[in-house]
Amino acid sequence: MRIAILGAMPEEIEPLLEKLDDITRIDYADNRYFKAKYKGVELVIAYSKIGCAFSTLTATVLIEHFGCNMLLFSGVAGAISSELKIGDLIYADKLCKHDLDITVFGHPHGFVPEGQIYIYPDNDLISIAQKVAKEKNITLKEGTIATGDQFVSSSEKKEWIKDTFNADALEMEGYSVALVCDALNTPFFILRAISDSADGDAGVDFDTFMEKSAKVSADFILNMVDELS
Ligand code: OS5
Repeated sequence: MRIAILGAMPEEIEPLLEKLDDITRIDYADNRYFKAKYKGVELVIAYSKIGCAFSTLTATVLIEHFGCNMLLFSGVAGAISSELKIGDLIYADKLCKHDLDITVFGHPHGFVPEGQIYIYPDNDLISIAQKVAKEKNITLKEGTIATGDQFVSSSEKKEWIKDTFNADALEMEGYSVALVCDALNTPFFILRAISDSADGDAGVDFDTFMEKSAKVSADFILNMVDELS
């Protein structure tokens, strides 16, 4: 078993690297990859850089070049659901792409021919996450995560994404990672801790809370690796 752990920003993987010994850095395809062993499990850890293009590249490299056969994403997200507060953990039970728009041709938002509006993560990994949450007494929510190439900081935009996709949280990488993993038959799991509420205060909240929330997510992911080992 070789597990890929992916974040988008350095802050999203640093809490993981801090807990690992004997890390080997490998530079490939204009990015850095960190190999380590944790409780007998081989890990390849990377941050992709922000957005769908970079995360597509990094997820593909992790699977095709480094031979990872499972991918766990760890990071932060903006809340859409009013039930989600800063620091709360949510995993995707499905993901969509809110800025994909060829509606002028009669297609629904988020859809292109031969694609799918929603992509679904691996059920076994979801069960493992639920087990970890139960054992450690951690509140873990599930919901639809909407991805797009923009930092959302307006209540109007957020409401539109909620109404159009019934989404609970939003970010900038999950759907593209899901698409790569789905196409390459690689089980995947997308976890996010809330850093802001994607409204007018999002920029300030993100700067204030992103590091702490990124650690909440990374700690949970390491607990999942414990369980997988
Ligand atoms: O990866 C991006 C998506 N992440 C989730 C997220 C989110 N996505 C959309 N809308 C929201 N309201 C969201 N809340 C959380 C987080 C991340 C957002 S983009 C943040 C960019 C911050 C930044 N820009 N420059 N730096 C940091 C410094 C820097 C400079 C040079 C190199 C690297 C970093």
